[in-house]
Amino acid sequence: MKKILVTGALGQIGSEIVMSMRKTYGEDNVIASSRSKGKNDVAETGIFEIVDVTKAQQVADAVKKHKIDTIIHLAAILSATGENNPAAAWDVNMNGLYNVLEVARESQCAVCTPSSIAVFGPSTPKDNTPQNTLMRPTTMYGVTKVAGELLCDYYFQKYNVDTRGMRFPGLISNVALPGGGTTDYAVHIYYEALKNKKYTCFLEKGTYMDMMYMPDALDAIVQLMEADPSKLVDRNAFNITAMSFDPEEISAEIKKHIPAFEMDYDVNTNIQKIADSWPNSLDDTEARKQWGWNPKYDLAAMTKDMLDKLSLKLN
Ligand code: NAD
Ligand code: AKB
Repeated sequence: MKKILVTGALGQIGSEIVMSMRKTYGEDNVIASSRSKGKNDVAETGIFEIVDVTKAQQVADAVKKHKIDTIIHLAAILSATGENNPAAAWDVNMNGLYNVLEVARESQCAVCTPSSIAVFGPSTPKDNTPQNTLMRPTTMYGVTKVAGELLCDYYFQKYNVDTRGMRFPGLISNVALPGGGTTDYAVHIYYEALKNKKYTCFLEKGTYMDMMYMPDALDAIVQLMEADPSKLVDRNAFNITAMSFDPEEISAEIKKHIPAFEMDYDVNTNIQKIADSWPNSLDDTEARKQWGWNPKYDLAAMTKDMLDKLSLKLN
């Protein structure tokens, strides 16, 4: 990776990966982009372009202008937002990806597109979910993510575009808020614990999902994109995980640091239905074998770091 374009760069992942990659690859070698320019360090401290991924010409112009060799494609509509507006989820997630892949084919760029645990559905085995298994998702987000994995495979097989991607679980972070997903409760809970010592959870107790702390997610993107291609049997559909917990377990971990913290429940049945259709825990053996995936943070280490960082931010 020498000249990198990040789409959807003002979101939860983009807000952190752009700053981190600028340190590694050089300030002028990481171009942030989104469909509009928001107030954000990413847009204000380095090169920024307006790129709406549903507009192929805007993607092509940015790639040409900056002689891009790698696209980190993060522009997307996530699960909960996608269920409220399935047409927008289809448009951004499918047409946006198609535009990025076409430009990558023409300009010979590598492409990283994160997939998600949302590719799985109610008929998928729920525990230690294998990488290759039944995938019949019941959300529009999940449908676009499965189709996206296949489309990326297709561009590699047919056109030799260097496409790579991992199935992220819920990501927990303290820089940008999450963008409308089913796993967002596991971020909000830390903010509310510090602000109000109280959180009302929109998922039921016993709802287990895979999760990961953002520093591990950033490492995953760089590690996979820098991996030796000859070792990659799979390319666009790597299961990766760092931990699996339910609301009770994250709440108990927070209570160790904030004894007065209390959580109650007001379940959102629409979001609960999505969570119930996803695995309890993934098997990420192939990522470990093929490119050395090895997360650093478990629930205890993440909770300590989240509370330390957020205390500084919120004070
Ligand atoms: P996010 O919602 O925080 O950010 C996505 C960004 O894309 C937003 O800033 C949004 O404004 C932008 N965007 C939307 N439509 C656009 C368009 N037409 N053109 C350009 N930009 C547009 O999402 P994220 O959490 O940063 O996720 C990035 C990628 O990682 C997505 O593909 C997502 O599916 C995947 N992922 C994320 C998680 C997670 O927990 N955050 C988990 C699994 C997979
Ligand atoms: C969401 O909940 O939609 C995302 C994801 C797991 O893809 N966090």
